[in-house]
Amino acid sequence: METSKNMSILLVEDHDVQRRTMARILKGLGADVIEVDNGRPALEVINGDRHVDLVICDIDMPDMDGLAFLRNIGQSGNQTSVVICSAKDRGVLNAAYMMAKEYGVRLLGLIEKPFSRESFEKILLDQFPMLGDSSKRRATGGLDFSIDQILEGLHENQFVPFFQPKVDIKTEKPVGAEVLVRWLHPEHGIVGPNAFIRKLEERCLIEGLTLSLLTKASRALIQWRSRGVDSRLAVNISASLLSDVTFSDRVVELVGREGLDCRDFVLEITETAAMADVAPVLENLVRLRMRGFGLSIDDYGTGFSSLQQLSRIPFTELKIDKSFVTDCASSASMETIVECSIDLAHQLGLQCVAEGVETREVMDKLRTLGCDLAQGYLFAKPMEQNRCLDFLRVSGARG
Ligand code: G
Ligand code: G
Ligand code: MN
Repeated sequence: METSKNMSILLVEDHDVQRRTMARILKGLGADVIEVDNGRPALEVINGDRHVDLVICDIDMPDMDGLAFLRNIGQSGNQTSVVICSAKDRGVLNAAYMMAKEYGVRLLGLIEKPFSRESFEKILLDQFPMLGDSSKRRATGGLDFSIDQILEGLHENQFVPFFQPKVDIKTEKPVGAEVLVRWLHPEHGIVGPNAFIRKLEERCLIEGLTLSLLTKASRALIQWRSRGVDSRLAVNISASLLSDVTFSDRVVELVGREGLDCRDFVLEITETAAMADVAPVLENLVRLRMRGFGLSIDDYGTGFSSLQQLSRIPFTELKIDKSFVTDCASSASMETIVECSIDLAHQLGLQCVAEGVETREVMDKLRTLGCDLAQGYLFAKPMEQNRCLDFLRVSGARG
């Protein structure tokens, strides 16, 4: 955020009194405010010459409502940050938030009415600069790599595993770590998976990266063990890799070659598209399971991670997507979804992992609900090999 000039905020609110009150608060915080009373003039401002740093937008407005306005900015690829502010009930607000996210709107958060000076301060003084360099944005950072650049990076061995601990919810001790790939780019620094995974998957080129990470992660585990720290590693496997029936053999062979046991690993299966041909996928997964790999259904509850998958694949772990976990201590519907997912996992004999645990409140809620493992910024962000070793050592990984 620039400090030399005022932040410019577009306020989209049809209720005159509320809009004036908000404008006064925002100006008091040092922002320039442009006021409009529905989506149509707001779009004109957004598409005009004036620079806008942030949009604060009501949902229910006459003429063009907030939903249509958000759709318009999302579809046009406009990346101005948006905060939704509304008096609607939490369910409607959450649904509007999800909808806007799906349209590609860059969302900073929700403000529920009645609002206070504090609710805005939180966004402006804390959330805005923080999200300005959040790991997700740093991940892609607006970078758009060509497939050739990505392959060149692979060739130059620039991809490394980062590790994020998973902790036992009862003891709060780490029991494993998820391997999350990072590109150590010579010019752009640390680049996250959003900038390259999808592109590799689409061209069926993800196997090289996955096997190279698995090798590097195996060597990290061996190094940790030589320092007296044990862990189990979770590796992400794109479902697209499983269409080739020989994939499982290569994975088993690799792990053996590195001198490790398949039981040292959990494979987190992530699906980005419906599987066309299920038989080879099942063959691979049953073989991997027979060899001793744990199998986790990743991002459960989103996309194609469905009940159908649970019914036919021999999973050992269910990972509840962070979009449900984040709000499970403050939203009744999210809590219900998390609770039912935990019960479902347990009744199917699976371990349950909650990802995206950022607060004590969420952790306490998960403990009450009987969840087994937690992963999230509350404990640690994804970190490089040696820092993760320090973390595991200090917090007493179970050996
Ligand atoms: O921290 P984060 O930005 O690391 O990861 C973003 C997404 O990228 C996660 O949902 C994760 O599943 C995916 N991801 C991270 N590493 C890998 C990988 O090695 N292979 C695949 N297929 N996906 C990965
Ligand atoms: O593969 P999967 O979707 O499970 O990968 C986990 C993703 O979630 C990674 O992008 C990781 O960086 C991210 N992540 C891990 N912990 C947290 C957290 O506490 N909050 C948020 N917002 N993201 C997290
Ligand atoms: Mn994962």
